[in-house]
Formats: sequence, structure tokens, C-alpha cells
Amino acid sequence: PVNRAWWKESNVYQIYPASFKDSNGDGIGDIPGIVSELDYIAGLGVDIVWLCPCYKSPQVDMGYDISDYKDIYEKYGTLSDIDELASGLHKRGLKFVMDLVVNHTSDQHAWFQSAISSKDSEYRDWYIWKKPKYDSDGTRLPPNNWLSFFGGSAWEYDAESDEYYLHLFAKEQPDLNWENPRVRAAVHDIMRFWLDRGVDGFRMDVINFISKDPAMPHAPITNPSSKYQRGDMYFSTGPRLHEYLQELGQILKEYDAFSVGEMPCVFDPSEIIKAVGFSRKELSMIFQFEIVDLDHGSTGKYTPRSWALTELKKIVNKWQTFMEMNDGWNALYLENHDQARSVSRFASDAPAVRKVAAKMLATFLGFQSGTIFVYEGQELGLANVPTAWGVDKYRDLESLNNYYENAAAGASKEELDSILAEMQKKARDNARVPMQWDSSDNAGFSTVTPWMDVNEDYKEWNARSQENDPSSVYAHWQSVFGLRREFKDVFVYGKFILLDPLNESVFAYKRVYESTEALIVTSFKDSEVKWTVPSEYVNAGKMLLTNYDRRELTGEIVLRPFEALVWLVQ
Ligand code: ISL
Ligand code: CA
Repeated sequence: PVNRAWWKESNVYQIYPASFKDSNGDGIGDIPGIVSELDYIAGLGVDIVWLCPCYKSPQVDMGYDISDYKDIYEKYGTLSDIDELASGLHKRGLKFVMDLVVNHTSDQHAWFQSAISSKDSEYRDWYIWKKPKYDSDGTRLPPNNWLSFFGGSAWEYDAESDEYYLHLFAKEQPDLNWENPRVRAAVHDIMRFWLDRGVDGFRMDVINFISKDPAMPHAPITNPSSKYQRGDMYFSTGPRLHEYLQELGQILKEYDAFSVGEMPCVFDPSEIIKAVGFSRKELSMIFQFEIVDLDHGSTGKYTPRSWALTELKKIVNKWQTFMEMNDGWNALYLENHDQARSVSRFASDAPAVRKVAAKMLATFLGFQSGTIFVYEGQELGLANVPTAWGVDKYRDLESLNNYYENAAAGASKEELDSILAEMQKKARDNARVPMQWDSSDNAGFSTVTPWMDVNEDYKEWNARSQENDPSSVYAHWQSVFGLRREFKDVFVYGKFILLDPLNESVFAYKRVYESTEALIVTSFKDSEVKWTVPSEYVNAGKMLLTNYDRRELTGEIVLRPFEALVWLVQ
């Protein structure tokens, strides 16, 4: 039997502060805006709110570049606004989780400012510095060929000291040196600061990158057309990762805090289980990336790739059964602030099917074994930005760097158009447009033009039109969370069994707990498809949830476009 824990029975709503709600008419979302919508969030039936970074920051990477971990970005509000948010959530029985970004700081953080000011600074060794290399004709080169996640070299030269510092992300996001025990102590202190203030846990940004192979070896050439190469094999599960996570786990345990670690670039489940194994007490769960990388092409996300439903089945089945067999736990998501809208990406946002398709995805994800994460707007079936958007509407440094790097390298008009087409499908910008509250100007997000354009479909697709409509996507998610609570044994703690693994149209699985069985059937096809109901379910049981009007299960059924159903036999 699976170990029980409160965080296994909890589901999470994620908020991106810049895009949720603007309370003071400056076009940027803020904490008082979030506070004004707490009933809406609680009404969805989630248990935890995760807020993306809201700390003091120059906002080179939307707050993932922190210049003061114990203060709030002035445009988002103040420390007392955060206290009010926390207490508003607690009053409604919800928990509050913050984003902990400690692989790197902002280059404006006082630690880095001191570190770069002099080689003798007591903070010098808080970051990762290396001597230049020189090629045969004496040209200065970075210490190795690692590629930054945001393009270019992962090393920035500091002429003053004739050394480079490492930045796996933007050059304004220098990586902290976790080998230094004072860095680790400072992180522990930040955690205690927020936990003591009443925060219930953390989402930990790229937490698997904190330990790097000290040799910093050259990376093998995986992209011959690039000067720089992916080096993640040297830092995605570094030599001291679990030692550091054990230390964090001690603190989390002391406060019975929630934790979800973001872990890109890890493909080996045996590494992940060390972090999330129930008895090891490092983290509650982690985000893995296999599903959201499914449509990334050979040289990254801005090249196309088509995928088959059987690939998705393999991935889901792998993690579902692996966590169950090894006493771990899944964090389940299809969207977040770094990902495009799931209805556009994994189903269809064509007007005729968008609503059923969004409900289908909610059903597909919502009854698996794990903690469910819903990103703001996903509960409404919000879609990707319009295909007509030009590059000037995009704001994210990742998508823009890639586009302009290609432009500078002489990409043709056709090549740039194809990159833009991939941006519309996968850019992080898709998730960052303002939340759609109502049909008034600026989608009710703000009284002025927002920092990023609203999606034009807001008059039809918004929160106020859905929250009291029993046939809405929002209401469907309410049912998902309600059923997970009502039938906790089977939906939280039941065994996962994949059905029909070779079917390329229908994703079906069951959950089993003692004598209770639930059958979940979801069609990923935009036209009708025949499906054979396993005989043990025919006319024995009851329908818990559908996105059409099906009541009964006979032997042979014809599933309509993106049909989904949940059938319970007790
Ligand atoms: O978004 C990505 C791919 O498009 C990832 O490479 C992403 O950069 C990676 O998942 C790490 O993401 C996290 O750390 C970044 C920040 O920009 C992201 O928003 C954050 O979720 C650096 O802090
Ligand atoms: Ca504002």
C-alpha cells in the first residue's frame, strides 16, 4: 500500500504575478490583484497556490533573476501584501507556496555586485569563476564550450579580473557556487525566512542544476552548426546534488513543508527517485520534462516535431508505474509559465472542439496518480496566441534571443517565418499573456494597455462567463478536483494501469484500489473513433464525468471528437 501524505491529496494552482490581475492600473499584474480573486481560485477546488517569483528583481527573466530574496518587486507590491495573500489563502483553507530560485541570482544582487567588484571580495567564491582559455592564434575563449539556455556561451568575461563567470541562463543570472558552504547556509536562511513568515513550501527552480562537475569538461558536439553545446550531462545530476538536497530536505521536514523541484534534462528515473523517494525525504515531488519536450525538434523547441499518441502513452506509463513501484510521487502538469497552452498543443483549439478538447485534457491528466498542477487560464481552456501575431508582440528573452540570433546569422525570410510559426506553438509567451477575466477592455485584466497584449478571444473565453456555467471548462475542472477528493482511495492512492497501449487515437487507463475500479477513456482524435469497452465494465458501474452526454457503457462505443469519460465500478 502507498504511503499517505497530505501533499499527495493536494492539487495546485499556479499564478504568474505579472499576468494575473492588475489592481492599480499600471498594466502589470500585482499581489493585491491576486488577493482580489481568492474566491475565484478557492472556488476551483484546489488546495495550494504556487506563486511564481515576486521578489525584488531587475526582471531580465521575469523575476527568475532575484536581487533581494527577502523583499518584493515594487510593481508587485510589498511584504505586507504577501502576508495578506498568505492569510487570505489560509483563511480559505489553502496553502501558499513560493518559488525558490537559488541556482542563480541576479547580477544586481549585492552578493554578485561584491563578487565582481574584486577578486578579494568575501563573496567572490559565491559564484563560479574560471580563467580564460586561448586557441592556437591567441584568441581568448571561454573556459569551456557550454551553451547557455538562453543562447550563446554560458560564460561571461569580466575584463577587470580577467576571469569568466558561469551563467547557465542569461548573463544577468550568474550561477551560485554551491560548493561554498556559506552559499548553502544563505539558501537555508532564505527558506527559513519565508517558512517562518507562514509560507507552506517551495517550488524550486532548476534545483537539479545546483551541483556541477568541478572539472567543467567540454561538452560533446550534439549540434554541429553551433559554436556552443549542451553541457547538461555535467550539471543535471551533479556529484553533490543529493547531498545538497538532503540538507534542504531537513529544513522542509522540520516545517512539514511542501516541495516540488523543477528538474529539466534528467531522463534517468533512478536519479529522480533519489530525490523523491518517500523514505529519503529530499523533495515531495519533481517536474520532469518528457511530455512537454515531445514536440521539440532535432535542434530544440523552435524546430518542429510531430509525435504519436503511443509516445505519450509510453512516457505516462513509465512515470506512473515507476513512482508506484519505487515509493515516489509524480507532479503532473501540461502547462506552466514556460509552456504553451495545452489545448492548442496536445489537442485542438479549433472553435468547434476547443471546449470538449480542453475538458478531455483535464480528464486525461486529472485522474492519474500524482499531484495535479493547473496553470492560470488552463482551467478556462485558454489557447495559444493568434497565429497572426508578429515577432513584435512577443516579450520573452528566450524566444526573442532565438529569433534574432537566427536573423543575425542570415536566416532567410522563410526560415524566420517557420521559427515564428514554432513560437506560436511553443514559445513561453503563450502562457504569459494577461489572464482573461471578462469581456471588457483588456479582458478585465487592467484598466490600461497591459505589458503584453491580451489574446483576442477574451470576449468569449473568460473567467466570469465560465465560473457559474455548469457546462464550462472551469466547471469540468471543479468536478475533477471534487472527484479526486470524494474518491480519494482510488484516484489518489489507486494503482495505475494503462489500457490499449498501441491505440493511436484513444488514451485509456484504469485506476484500481481494492475492489474499486475507475476506467478513464480519452480520445485525442478530432473525429469519431470506435472503441471496445473491456467486458468487465459493460453496464456495470456508473458514469462519474463526461464531456458529452454519455450515460451508459455498452460493448462497442463510438467516441466523438475528443470525448472523455470516467466510469466507476465499486
Ligand atoms: O523553458 C525552457 C525551455 O523553453 C526551459 O529550458 C527552462 O528554461 C527551464 O525549464 C528552466 O526554467 C526555469 O528557470 C529559468 C526560468 O527562465 C524559467 O521561467 C524557470 O521556470 C531560469 O530561472
Ligand atoms: Ca499593477
